Amino acid sequence: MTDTRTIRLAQDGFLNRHALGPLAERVRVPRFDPASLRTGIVHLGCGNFHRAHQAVATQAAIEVEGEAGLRWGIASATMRKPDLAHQLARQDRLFTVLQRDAERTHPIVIGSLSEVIFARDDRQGLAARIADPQTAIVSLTVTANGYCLEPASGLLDAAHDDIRHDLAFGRPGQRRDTTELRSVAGILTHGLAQVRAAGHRPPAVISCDNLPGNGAMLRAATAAFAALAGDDALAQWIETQVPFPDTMVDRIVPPPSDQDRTDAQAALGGLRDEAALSAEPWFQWIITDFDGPRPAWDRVGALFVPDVTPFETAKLRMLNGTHMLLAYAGALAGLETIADAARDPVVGTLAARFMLDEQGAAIAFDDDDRRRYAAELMARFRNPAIKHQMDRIGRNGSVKMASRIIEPMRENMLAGRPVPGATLLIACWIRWFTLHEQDELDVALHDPRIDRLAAICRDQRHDYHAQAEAFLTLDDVFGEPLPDHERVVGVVAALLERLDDGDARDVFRAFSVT
Ligand code: CS2
Repeated sequence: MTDTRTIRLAQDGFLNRHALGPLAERVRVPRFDPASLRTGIVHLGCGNFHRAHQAVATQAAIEVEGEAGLRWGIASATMRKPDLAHQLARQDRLFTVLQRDAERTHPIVIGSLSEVIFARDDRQGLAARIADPQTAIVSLTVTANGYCLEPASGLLDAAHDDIRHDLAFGRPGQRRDTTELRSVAGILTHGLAQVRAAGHRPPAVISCDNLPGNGAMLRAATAAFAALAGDDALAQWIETQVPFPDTMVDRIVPPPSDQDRTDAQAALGGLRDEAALSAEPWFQWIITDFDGPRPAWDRVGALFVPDVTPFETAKLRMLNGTHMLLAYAGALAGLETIADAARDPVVGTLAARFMLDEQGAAIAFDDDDRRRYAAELMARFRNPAIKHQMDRIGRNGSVKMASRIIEPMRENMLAGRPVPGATLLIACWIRWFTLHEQDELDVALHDPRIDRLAAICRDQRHDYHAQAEAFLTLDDVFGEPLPDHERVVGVVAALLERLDDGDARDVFRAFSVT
C-alpha cells in the first residue's frame, strides 16, 4: 500500500520530485531522477502536443539509454503561456499524461523537461540556448501559424509584423541580448549565427508541426530570414550545413480539461497536477534520417526513414484534412466534439467517404493499406474519451486549407475525380464566418485573417456567389485558381444558399447516402 500521507507532505500539495519515490507504487513515473538531467534539446513551443508527444518519447528514450540518456533533457520554451511555465516550475517540471480510450485511462508522469522557460523572462535568451554547444537538437511545435509563412506558397512572409520586427533587431549573431526576438525564423537565425561564429557543429532543427515538408520549409524560411537580414553567407551556411529533417508527428491531444486535473489528482494519491493533460494511445513519429546525435527515439517507437513524404502526405490529408471537415460540418450540425461528429451517422459517414475517396485518392499506399489507415483514423476520431472541441480543430483554417484541402482537391480535379467533400468543406468553412458575423456561431472562431474573411461575408451578405468568388480567389490562402474555378464557385455558392435556407443536416445527408 502506498503511504498517501507521505505523498501529501509534499510541497504545496502539488506533484513534485520528492513524491516520485512513493508515487512509483501507484503510477508510472520516470525511471531516472529528473534532477540529474542535462539539457541537450531546446524546444520552442511548450504546448500540449509537445508535452504529450516529444516529451513522452524522450522520456522513454532516456530510460532505455540509462546513464547516457541523461544528456537529453529538454529545455522547453513557451512564448505565450507564462502561467504554464510557472505552474510547471512549481511542480518541478513534472506533469501527468493520461492516455485515454473508451475502456481505460493510463496515467504516466513525465519528467523529461530539464528546464521550462517563459521566453520573455529568459535572461539567457533562446538564441544563446540554441548556440550552447550542449544543444544537439532544436525542436519546434509552434503550429502552422507560428512560422510566419504565406500559406499557399509556404515561403517566409516578409511582411509579417513579427518578421519585420525581428529584421529591425540587428545583424544576426551580433547582439547578445536576444530576448526581444519574436519569430521562429528570427530566433533560429540569431542562434545559428552564434553557432557558426563559434565554429561549433550546428544542432539538428526538427519541426514537429503539421506542414508539408516541414523541415525543408523551415530551412528555407530561416535562410530567407538570414538573407533578408543582409547575411548571405549565413543563409548559405544554413542551407547547406544545418540538418532540418522532415517529420511526420501524430498523436491527438485535446486541450487540458478539469477532468484531466481531477483524474490526475486521483492517480497521484491526492497530489495536484495543474499541468495534467490527456492524449489518445496512438503515437507516431517518423523522421528523415539525419547526421548527428539524438536520443534513442528509434528504440521507443519513432521511425527514421530516408523519405517522410508518403507518410506525411497521407497524414496531413487523411487525418488533418478530415479533422477539418468534421469540425466545420460537425459544428453546423450542432455537434459538440470531433468524437460526436465522427460517431454521427450523417457527418461521420460523410467524413469517412471524404477521407477515403478524396483525401486518400492520390496517396502512395496500396488499396488495402489505404483502407486500413482510413479505418484506423476513423476509429481514433470516434474515441469518446478524447473530447476535442470544434473550435480547436477549426481554428486557423486559412493557414491550413492550402496543404490539407486545396492541394488534394486540385490533384483530384486534374485527374478527373469528383470533389464533393472538399467543396462542401469550403462552403461549411465560409458559413462559419457568415454565422460569426451574425453572432450566430456557437463556437469560437480564431483565424489570422478573420477580419478580412468576416468582412467578405458581411459585405456580400446574401450574394452567395460573390462570397464564394471572393474566398476562392484569395491567392495567399488558395494559391492559383482551381482548374475548374467557375464551376467550383457555382457549387460552393449553391451550397451556401442551401446551408442558409435550411437544416445543415439535410444538406449533409445528401452527401452521405450511397
Ligand atoms: C489537428 C491536429 O488541430 C489540428 O489541426 O488536426 O492537431 C491533430 O490532432 C494532430 O495533428 C494529430 O496528430
